[in-house]
Amino acid sequence: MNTVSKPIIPSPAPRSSRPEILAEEIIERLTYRIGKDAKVAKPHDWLTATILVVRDRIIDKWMESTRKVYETGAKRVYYMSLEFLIGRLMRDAVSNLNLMEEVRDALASLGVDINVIAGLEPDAALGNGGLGRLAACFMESMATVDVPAYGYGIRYVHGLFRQQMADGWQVELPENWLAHGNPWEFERRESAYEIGFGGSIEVINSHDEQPRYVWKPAERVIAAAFDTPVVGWRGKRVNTLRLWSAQPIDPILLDAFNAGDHIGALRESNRAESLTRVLYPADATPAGQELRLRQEYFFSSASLQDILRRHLQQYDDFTSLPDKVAIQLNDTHPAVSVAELTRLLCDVHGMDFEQAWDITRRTFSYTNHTLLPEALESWPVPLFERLLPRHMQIIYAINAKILIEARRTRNFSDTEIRSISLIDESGDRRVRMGNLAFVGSHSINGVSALHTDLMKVTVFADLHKLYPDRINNKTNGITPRRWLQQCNPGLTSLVREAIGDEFLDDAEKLRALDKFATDPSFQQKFAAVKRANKVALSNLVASRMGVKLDPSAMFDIQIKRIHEYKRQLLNIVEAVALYDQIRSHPELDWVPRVKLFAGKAAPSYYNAKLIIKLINDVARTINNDPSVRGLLKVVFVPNYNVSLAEVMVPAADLSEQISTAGMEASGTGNMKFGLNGALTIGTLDGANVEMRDNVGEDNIVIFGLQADEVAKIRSEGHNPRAIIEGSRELSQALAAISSGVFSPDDRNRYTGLIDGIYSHDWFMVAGDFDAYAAAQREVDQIWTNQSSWYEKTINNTARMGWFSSDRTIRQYADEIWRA
Ligand code: B1N
Repeated sequence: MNTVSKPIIPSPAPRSSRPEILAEEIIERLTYRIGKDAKVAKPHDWLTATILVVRDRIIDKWMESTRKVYETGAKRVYYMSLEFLIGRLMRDAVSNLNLMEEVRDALASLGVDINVIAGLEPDAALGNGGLGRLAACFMESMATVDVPAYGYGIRYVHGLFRQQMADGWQVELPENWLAHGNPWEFERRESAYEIGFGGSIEVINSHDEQPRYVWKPAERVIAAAFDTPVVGWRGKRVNTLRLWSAQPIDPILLDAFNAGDHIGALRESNRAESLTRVLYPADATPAGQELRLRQEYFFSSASLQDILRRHLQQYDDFTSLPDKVAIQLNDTHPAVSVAELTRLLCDVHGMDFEQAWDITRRTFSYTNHTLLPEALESWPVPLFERLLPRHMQIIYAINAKILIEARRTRNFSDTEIRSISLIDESGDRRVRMGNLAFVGSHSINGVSALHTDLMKVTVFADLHKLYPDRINNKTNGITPRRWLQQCNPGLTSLVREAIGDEFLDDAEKLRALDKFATDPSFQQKFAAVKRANKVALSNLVASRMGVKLDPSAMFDIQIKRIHEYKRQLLNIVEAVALYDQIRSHPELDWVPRVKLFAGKAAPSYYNAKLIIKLINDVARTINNDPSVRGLLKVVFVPNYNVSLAEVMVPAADLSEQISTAGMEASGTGNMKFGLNGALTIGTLDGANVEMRDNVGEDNIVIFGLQADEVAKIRSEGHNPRAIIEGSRELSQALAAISSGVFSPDDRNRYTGLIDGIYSHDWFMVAGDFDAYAAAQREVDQIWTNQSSWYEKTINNTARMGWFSSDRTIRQYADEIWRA
């Protein structure tokens, strides 16, 4: 007998993290991986070399985490999202590995400042706003609370556009985060899948009881995997973010090339690669072009093929899929997965439809992030049918099943049937992705208590009636590592001195700070940290924009996507009214304020872009008016992104969370500010409601119409003109804007925008103005008593721990994934 025994391959010895060793390795990477002599290395080379060294410390843990799941047979969670707004990774990784001092010292010994190179890392913006950032916070928390998880998304070559200002208008420039390569990612050539589009369906054994359907796509591309490790707090677990890149099957058509058609030879290749070239810059705004549906299907199919391959390899059959796999759909962007999984199980793996459908439903769960009707995805049936003919058949089959059940066993009326149907028949026929995700999932969750309640009585009222146990709430959260420890080291040290280290592992332990809220010496230290953060922001604003800010003024900040429902317009109109007041009453004790704004507008969203221009026009006028005596400044900081948020959030005194009630599903910026010791001025919308419950109503300034009142006013008829005429401040401010006081170069620039407030005021800018202005004066009052101000803001830091995404993820794991 000739037995070949497998050699035992030893694992490499764990890496030492002493600064001398780190420094040696950095030089080694610089020399042999980057090919640079330390004497001529550029800051970017140092950054790459450092990342490569840090990455090695992650890899050991990464392999260990993967191995453990195979050994224990633990359930895997897959978070499918078209967006991951991860930002910079180096500081996050180093800090979570607890290596900050070592890496800093190693670099210092080489004459390199860690802060300088950290600032060169591109801000990975593979997302638009809150939804994408939530996915990134969840990835970090899943690693932290030890959930074996994969994130699946798209490796866009160009993330969210860079925003530049040209004469106060937003201009979009391409973003190029991969320009210097990406040392964090690993290309997995072995994990590549074919993805089809179009074509026809062949029926095999059409006379059988169970005919087989084989989709013959007309077009095919390859999905190639790129993996990025995601390190949890204290390096406990390392999970994988797997992003797909589209590649052609034939990189070049040689026949065409040889025949002299050099461009045509690359046509297919270009077409394939264009699929994953850019992120759609739409946030809660419609993005409905064919390329978007292609992106959605491309990444859904690649991810599901990958999941099924991994499952089959370990468990041999698919009946155990729902016990070993939980797939969370981040909004409806991956909802076509419901049809794709059913298709793969039936057509590729030979399962019958009923069983495939049962497994599908038990495997998926769906998170809804918006109720805005214009943001609810639907696709024209002809487009869907042309691109995904087999999926269209499956959707009709699912629809028939559901509608028959509703009609026969539940006696649903015609109206109810119309509303639960997967096909919207009201205009041109469209596939409703929300309904598809709903019926294909065993759990459907909203992202705040209010939002979840509203889901049950608005978009999903009838589906909720059919499946009353499926809708549940999972209030959003944020990772306290990035949004406290890393972005606010000053506050983190202060808190540690006061209450010890426990809060680092359990954010709810911040509660122990409560008793320091009224302690004058703690208040002073808290104020000093805030001031230092404001100085840092002032320096950034001075160097980027040449505007000088006074750090002793109140920093009043609204940063988020520009959207009418978020009401940056309400904020700037109030600033105009305040400007009038300051000039008419110079004798009063005005609280000095700096109003800071930042955020991007969807390129096709005209009013949002106009609001940016208005803020800049108002800023120019106020900031140059000597009669304001520096009591009010307005600044729009360009190119808002994760890195800018990390500087602005810790520097805020006042956080603006002023959406029209019922319209912001949750918000997560609200949580970041509260945690970093800002006072919130806000409506009872989204997670603001739960923030009030947690911090107590004395520690937050709530104003304005509530969601049910907004709904009532809208249905019974709103008379904004009467409201405006009844408010002197408001009518003067609107008249000034509308008549061109801030736009002397184009006096009619804002006439249409302001007319919208007069004629319908859909977003209740007029409806809420007086309440908002009064709330702002209440904020001024609190500010004049600094001890009371810091008592409230310390209470905010102390009581925001519940909004840690660790809590959110534990709830998903316990109540939805059962992982
Ligand atoms: O998701 C966040 C919430 O905190 C916000 O309130 C909510 O507005 C945001 C289409 C969206 N909802 N819908 C989107 C993003 C991109 C896109 O193409 C819709 N984003 C939200 C996290 O729950």
